[in-house]
Amino acid sequence: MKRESETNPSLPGRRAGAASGRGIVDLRSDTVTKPTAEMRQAMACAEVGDDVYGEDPTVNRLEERAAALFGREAGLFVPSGTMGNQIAIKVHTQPGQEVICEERAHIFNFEMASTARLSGCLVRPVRTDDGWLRWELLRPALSLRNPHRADTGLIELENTGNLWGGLVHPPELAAEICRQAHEIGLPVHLDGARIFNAAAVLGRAVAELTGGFDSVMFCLSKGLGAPVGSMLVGSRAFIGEARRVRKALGGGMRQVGVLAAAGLIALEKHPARLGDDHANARFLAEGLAQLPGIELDPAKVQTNILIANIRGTGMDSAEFSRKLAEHQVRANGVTSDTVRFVTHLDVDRAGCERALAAVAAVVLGRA
Ligand code: TLP
Repeated sequence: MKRESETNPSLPGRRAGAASGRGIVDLRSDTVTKPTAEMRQAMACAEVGDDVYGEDPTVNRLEERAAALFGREAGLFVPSGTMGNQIAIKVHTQPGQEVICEERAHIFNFEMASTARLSGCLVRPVRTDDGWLRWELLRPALSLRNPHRADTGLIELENTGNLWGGLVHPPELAAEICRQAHEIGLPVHLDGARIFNAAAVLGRAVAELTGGFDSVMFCLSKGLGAPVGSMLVGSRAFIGEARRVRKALGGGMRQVGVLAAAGLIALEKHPARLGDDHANARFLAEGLAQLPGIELDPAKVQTNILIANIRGTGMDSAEFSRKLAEHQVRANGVTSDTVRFVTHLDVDRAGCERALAAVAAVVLGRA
């Protein structure tokens, strides 16, 4: 009989990731990765303490390391990217204000209206043609001391842009937005769930790309491959308040060094391998673009996310995903016409080849 470590790639005794030879190729998201053997080892041995008292040495190390990497005074470990963004919004705003973001932003589309629920603020989305929010586009949406309108309390940017297919936001546009916003006393928060992917493409340090923002959230549990967790970084005062809001939301996590240990490995080791995910996504895009009924421009695939229009196949995205799943390949619809594929630590080139063969079988009617 096989030992479990021989069949489960994430257990010690087996190489991490790349479970592509057989089994399911899961391209639904980079959130699906399993902890590597090295992470599990570190988790098992992690030194822990009660983090609500600030006594978990592994969490403290992770928070200090994150702050240092982003050139900030302090960091905070949070359970999810959503909680990180929503804590930041709560700290920066007052009830009755508006938060401005791009129309496809995660905070607007996928955070369960939490900005309204938790901060009592309205999200005001701004439409762009290309996913690149610019100061000129933002400025008309701002409201400051208008007798008929709620005040703007915060501007929020996302990099990379998830629903824009992992689009990198140019650093000079972000820097200009931060500079102009600060001149009129407005804070700017970055949803940098995948900021390390942007940094890998641009060949620049995350501190350099995010220096102008008042606060940054980034995820350990996406491209970096940790099982759970995100980080907030900012000034000591911001993080002090964020820690209180996290507790108020029920996010005080006690002996959570077991998770921070995996996060530290994600942070130290995995930014360097994100180029592999980007190359795999481009490979997938080039193959998909040649299939009948599938539309996408491979040249626009910059990072680990691609969104293909499948309208020409005669299927909607629900049917497309269902048929793909019959071939052991998973990808989710974004709209009824579009499907998202995301590469990550647990999918290698062979997995992408299998995914392409499966899509070919589905669109050529060999399902
Ligand atoms: N994104 C998830 C889904 O919620 C769509 C995914 O599969 O991509 N910001 C951005 C830009 C994100 O893409 C996500 C997650 C979050 C924040 C929230 O992170 P979690 O899932 O940890 O709350």
